[in-house]
Amino acid sequence: MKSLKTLGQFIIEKQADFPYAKGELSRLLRDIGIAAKIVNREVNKAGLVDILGTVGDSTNIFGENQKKLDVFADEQFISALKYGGECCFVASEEQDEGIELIDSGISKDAKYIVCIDPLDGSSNIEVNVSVGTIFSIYRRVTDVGEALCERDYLQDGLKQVAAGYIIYGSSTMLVYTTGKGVNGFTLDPSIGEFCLSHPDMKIPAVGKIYSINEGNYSKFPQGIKRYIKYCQEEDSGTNRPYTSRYIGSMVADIHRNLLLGGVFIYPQTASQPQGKLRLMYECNPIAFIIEQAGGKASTGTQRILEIEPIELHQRVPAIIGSTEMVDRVLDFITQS
Ligand code: P6P
Repeated sequence: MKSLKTLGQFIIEKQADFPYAKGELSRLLRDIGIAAKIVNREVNKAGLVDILGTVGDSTNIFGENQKKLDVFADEQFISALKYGGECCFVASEEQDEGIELIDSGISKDAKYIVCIDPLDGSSNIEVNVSVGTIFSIYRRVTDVGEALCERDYLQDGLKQVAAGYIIYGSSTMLVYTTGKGVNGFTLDPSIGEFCLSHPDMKIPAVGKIYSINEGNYSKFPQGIKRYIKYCQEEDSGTNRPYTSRYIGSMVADIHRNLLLGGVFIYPQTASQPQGKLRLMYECNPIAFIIEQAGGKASTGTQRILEIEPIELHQRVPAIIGSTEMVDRVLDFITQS
């Protein structure tokens, strides 16, 4: 037991890194961890329902109202943030507009803003592929008591105070950073706790994996097309051909590349000139984590974390992963 360190214990221990912290961020992170455990339970059950239940019934085999899982996840995280009392505003992939939580009374003095994708890749659930939650945390800019405004919830990624993801996979992990490195926690179902399993995570400077939906090849910019061909060339000196691995669930692709090294690319295409992935609750938090782990995150023309947001659901191109591999992609983009 002595080696076991739970997420809660770790958060409190690391709170000392922030001398002025009064525990609000710690409580906020713990609130997110609790909601993640509830979502994890339902995500795991979903497979069971698909096998035993008839999908589409108004109630599932457990006699509960069966909601679409991403709606369920959204409700769980918003509820945890609302009643946790540390979050004054939440922007969710599932909500057209951001939600002010100050009205709830509990959060009237709350200092934090959360941007979240409650269940990213949820279309993969029915085929039992890993999905994830991605979250990003900012401090509000306006003072408590003032009206919230765009300055509070459209901040550039460098202003994040914390970011993380939960991957609901063969095991469920929570990976997060507060700007002092990246740590990973694996859920131990026997005790219902996230336990430190991957301390001080670092992404290898170079790897052999490239992750991109090659089905869109014909729509890619020339530089990306040339990089894909580069990955496929024989060259033992640079460990090529690389391996193509693409799950279609950002958290799963990013998590694998964080552990093994690799580059994840979702570029702009003719039909999606800004790319597909959202800045505030997909690319910024993932970029913060990967940079904290020693990697790089670019749109192809600028550092993702430096983008000045203009709206909550804006999309940006993404080239994220091992520094040397991201730089190689940028070389091809520049040369094209
Ligand atoms: P495509 C999931 O829908 C998602 O938002 C990300 O998790 C994933 O990386 C991407 O879209 C996959 O998109 O177009 O390759 O299916």
